[in-house]
Amino acid sequence: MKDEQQLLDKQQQKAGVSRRNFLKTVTGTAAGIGISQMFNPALVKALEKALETHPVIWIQGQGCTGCSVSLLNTAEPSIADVLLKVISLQFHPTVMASEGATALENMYKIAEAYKGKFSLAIEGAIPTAADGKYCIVGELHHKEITMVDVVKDLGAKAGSVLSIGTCAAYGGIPAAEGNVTGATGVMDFFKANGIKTPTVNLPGCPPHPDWIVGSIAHLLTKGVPELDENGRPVVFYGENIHDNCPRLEEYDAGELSGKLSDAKGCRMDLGCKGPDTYADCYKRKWNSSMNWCVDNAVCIGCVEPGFPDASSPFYEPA
Ligand code: FSX
Ligand code: SF4
Ligand code: SF4
Repeated sequence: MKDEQQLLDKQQQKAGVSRRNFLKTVTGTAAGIGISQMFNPALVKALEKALETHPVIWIQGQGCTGCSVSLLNTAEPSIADVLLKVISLQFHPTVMASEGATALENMYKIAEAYKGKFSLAIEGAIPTAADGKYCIVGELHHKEITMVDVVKDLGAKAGSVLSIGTCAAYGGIPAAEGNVTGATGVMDFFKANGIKTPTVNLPGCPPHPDWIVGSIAHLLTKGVPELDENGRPVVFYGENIHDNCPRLEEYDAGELSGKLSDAKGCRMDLGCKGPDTYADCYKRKWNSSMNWCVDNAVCIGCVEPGFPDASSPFYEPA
């Protein structure tokens, strides 16, 4: 059976399609969980094809740009490879050289030319109060263009939408208690405005670069990935942090950390929200797989719809 599988893999590789490698890449079930395998020939081919027909337009509303910074920190593949081989990024307020009306006009042109095909990445929440005036994204023909205008227009024209970060997915920090701007997440905004474009939520404050790159690659080559009840790809957000935490044994034994600098012990008394949080940080880790929140602090449940109010106050037991 093993020999047969190896033969099949060899044949598939020869044909330029290794289904196994492809699945490993997009489902992240490989032990290393890296997405560097993204550059196997089959996937590169599929992505190259998608690059020509599925540009990505990235817009920013009420956020801190941390989501973009997180994407720029992608180590494997490098951001250069991501921008050249994975995403045909046609508009991004922070990284593009173009600016002002020229940039906006180009954005609208691309949206029109690739109607129903392009992916719209939305970073940050959408402020709906005061007619959207809390977030002006540009000016065209002496008219201010609000985030509300762009999301309504491009959201309806896009083939798919990615809500990048907790702010875009669920409202996040801008929608926390005291929200005076009417900040709202993309799915709620779409519901209120009758927009039915398929939408993938990639929460995290910020989201892991692999979650962003992996989901875009999946979207471009295989369509919308399997989503959980909160609209998140199951492959990245399907597991409970607490159930998989390296400190679970200490939790079970009742050994609790008394302070953040304790190298051992469960962090529950220090406010860890791992039991209510679903993401693969415990195995994927952050900063090029160097560490993750529970190593140095606690999980504050940044990927959950109620964040940050549901996790507040931070560093205090639930
Ligand atoms: Fe929100 Fe993005 Fe948190 Fe920041 O812009 S998800 S505030 S890390 O970066 O939108
Ligand atoms: Fe659970 Fe947090 Fe304790 Fe880990 S540190 S076992 S996630 S409560
Ligand atoms: Fe967010 Fe928790 Fe993952 Fe840290 S460990 S990134 S707080 S979900």
